[in-house]
Amino acid sequence: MRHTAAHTRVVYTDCTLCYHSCGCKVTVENGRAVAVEGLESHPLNRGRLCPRGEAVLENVYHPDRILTPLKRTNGGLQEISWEQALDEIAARLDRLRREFGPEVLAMFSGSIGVENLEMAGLAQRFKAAFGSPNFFSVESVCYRMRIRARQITFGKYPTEELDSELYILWGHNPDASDFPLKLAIDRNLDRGAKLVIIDPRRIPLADRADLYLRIRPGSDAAMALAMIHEIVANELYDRRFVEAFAIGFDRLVEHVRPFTPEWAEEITWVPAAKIRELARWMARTKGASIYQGTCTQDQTAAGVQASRAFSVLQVITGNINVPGGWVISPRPRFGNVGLGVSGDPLGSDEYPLFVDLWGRRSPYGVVTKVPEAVPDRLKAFYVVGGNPLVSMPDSNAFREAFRRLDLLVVHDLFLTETAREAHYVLPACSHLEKWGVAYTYNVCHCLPYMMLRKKCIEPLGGSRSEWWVFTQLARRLGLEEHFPWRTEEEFVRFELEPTGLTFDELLHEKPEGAFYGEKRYEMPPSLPTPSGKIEIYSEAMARAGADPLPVYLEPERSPLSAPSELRQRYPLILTTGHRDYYYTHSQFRGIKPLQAHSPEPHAEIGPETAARWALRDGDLAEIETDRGRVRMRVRVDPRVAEGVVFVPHGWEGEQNANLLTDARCREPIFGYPQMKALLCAVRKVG
Ligand SMILES: Nc1nc2c(c(=O)[nH]1)N[C@H]1C(S)=C(S)[C@@H](COP(=O)(O)OP(=O)(O)OC[C@H]3O[C@@H](n4cnc5c(=O)[nH]c(N)nc54)[C@H](O)[C@@H]3O)O[C@H]1N2
Ligand SMILES: Nc1nc2c(c(=O)[nH]1)N[C@H]1C(S)=C(S)[C@@H](COP(=O)(O)OP(=O)(O)OC[C@H]3O[C@@H](n4cnc5c(=O)[nH]c(N)nc54)[C@H](O)[C@@H]3O)O[C@H]1N2
Ligand code: SF4
Ligand SMILES: [Mo]
Repeated sequence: MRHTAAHTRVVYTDCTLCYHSCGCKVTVENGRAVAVEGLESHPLNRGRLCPRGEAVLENVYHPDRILTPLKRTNGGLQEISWEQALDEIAARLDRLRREFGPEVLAMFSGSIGVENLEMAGLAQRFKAAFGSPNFFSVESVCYRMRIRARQITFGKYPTEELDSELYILWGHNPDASDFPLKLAIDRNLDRGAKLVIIDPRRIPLADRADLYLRIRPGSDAAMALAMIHEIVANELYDRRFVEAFAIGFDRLVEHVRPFTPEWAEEITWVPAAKIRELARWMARTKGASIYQGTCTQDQTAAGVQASRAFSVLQVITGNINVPGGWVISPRPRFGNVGLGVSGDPLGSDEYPLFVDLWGRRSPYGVVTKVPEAVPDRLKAFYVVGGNPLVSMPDSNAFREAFRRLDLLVVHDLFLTETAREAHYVLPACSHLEKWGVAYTYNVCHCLPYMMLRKKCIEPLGGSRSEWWVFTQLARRLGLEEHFPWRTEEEFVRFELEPTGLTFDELLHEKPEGAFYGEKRYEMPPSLPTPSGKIEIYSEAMARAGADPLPVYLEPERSPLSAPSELRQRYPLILTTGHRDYYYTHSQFRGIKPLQAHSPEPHAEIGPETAARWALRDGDLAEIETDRGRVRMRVRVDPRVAEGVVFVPHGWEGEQNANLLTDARCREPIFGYPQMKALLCAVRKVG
């Protein structure tokens, strides 16, 4: 912290407006944050902030922030005191616990939980202390699929480095979604790194790419298999690496024989020659890396298999633990906020591998199962830092389920669409108003970087942090022994304890943050898989009833697979949720400078598709699936693949993309929703 004028100080902290957690400097004058800039010394953003980060104070001081608890009554949402809100919520939870058992409580923590360790950790702790295994988060629609698929293969979770020799952006558009990677690509292209884009839209970076492949949504696993085929059939693989570190390669050789590039061309729309070219290129590059879209594969039918196929490609080309490839990096060990609980979360019977891998359990339930579980299995739903009514698939199913609940509590800064359905809304404070830990693991040479998130200003109005609310509720439910920390600072000290970096050190000596752990590229002698090796062939997959070697699975609803009646009714491919640079999911729609850049959503279609359906750029259109309809303007753009409709997510009301998606249309291994390749119809309105 640097003191300038008498009542002015500059606090080094992080931005949590998305999960990147860039470093920033907040100027505080007389207790009010007045300016924010990027922190030059932060290795991720190096002094820059994206437009959302620049607008953070407009969010923090936004006039629409909720500053008092609210209760739903016949006359709508009414302001009540914290005492009343906490007493009544605790009483209702207690009654449900006694009448039906504690597992009827479900917790939901949004994407802001990934970047807000305290929030997600405390939510998990609270439900476990209460006695429920049902914790849900965006992890069952986003990202955990890749972690699990890589753990299945490596026992560990190797990640892409920011600096690479060959960037293969596979369904990932850093211009919109990945500001730090965008900065890194700019730097590295200037020094000669190569770039490949695999995307059904010709994203801006494709103009600077060495190769652009326009793929059919949902068909990525087929292309990855054909690349493996090409590398294996032509003996282009890294024999030394494979022999030393992997098992199952011999079975892979047999397995991929039929998956020729010509076979894949039919499925993927990508010419066989281009698939060959990329495969060869990857095989001869050390420091090549597939940057898997952060949730793209996750939301396709073959997502787990595609993620496994990407792992296999990294392995057979010897691009594991080399600079620029995928690297197993050290992870900070935090104080264990989690708490054991008996019972399994919803979905673990149907999707066992999502919850349990070799006895290593993850705390997440399968969120697509929530609508059907209310009210028999779930009766109370507590949302902290999420907007599931807009962000989870099948908003109609979620809304109906929420209306069947005995209790819906939402802790948020704003009155979101989910909050408007709640029985109680609790005012949350922003990241500038509470203490926390920020860390990021894919910076320079895969070293994690850690920073203390500082409380820069006091909570606005009656807003309160997650630590405070859960502690208060725990007290009222006789669970105080599980929330022993007397202050939020004390809790963050506990989190930091095992890391070797203390609160005081990070506050006073290293306010800008510090690298954590040691850089090592050599392969460890043994990996924590049952065989101790990289498992190209996976017994764990076989035991869970899935193919032990990567396979392709056609999307459940596609022009090739769906019943003809459905295809006739919905002849176009629908992909949802490509990112908008100016918003994070459903957030920030009320911030004027951001609004000015992106005032409304657009469904993107190609010119031939537009002509065929008699649509012109700017026309208002209705997009329909068998689950529902949305209305938005179309943008006609030759950059997007013909026959595909791109609908952004995060917009509320009749523009909500998740009115189109289906909680029952799931990927078969982890139960993720298929949101990247569905079928739809488009027609002009008016
Ligand atoms: N500005 C902003 N940044 C964000 C977020 C945000 O809301 N706003 N959200 C954050 C979160 S939580 C996440 S998970 C990440 C998401 O990050 P990503 O999942 O990487 O999303 P995008 O960067 O939009 O890139 C997805 C690209 O995939 C393409 N695509 C669509 N379907 C397919 C397909 O089937 N196959 C292939 N190969 N490509 C396809 C789209 O055209 C799009 O260009 O972004 C994070 N960053
Ligand atoms: N169709 C479709 N749907 C998608 C996707 C897609 O690609 N297609 N992407 C999915 C993905 S990858 C993700 S990660 C999810 C995201 O899903 P969500 O996390 O549910 O979405 P957000 O709109 O970011 O909601 C975060 C909420 O947290 C609140 N908040 C912010 N900071 C704090 C805080 O400190 N404390 C508390 N208590 N609240 C806070 C914000 O005001 C906001 O309302 O959306 C998913 N939905
Ligand atoms: S990318 Fe933008 S919103 Fe995300 S942490 Fe960095 S500055 Fe904040
Ligand atoms: Mo996400």
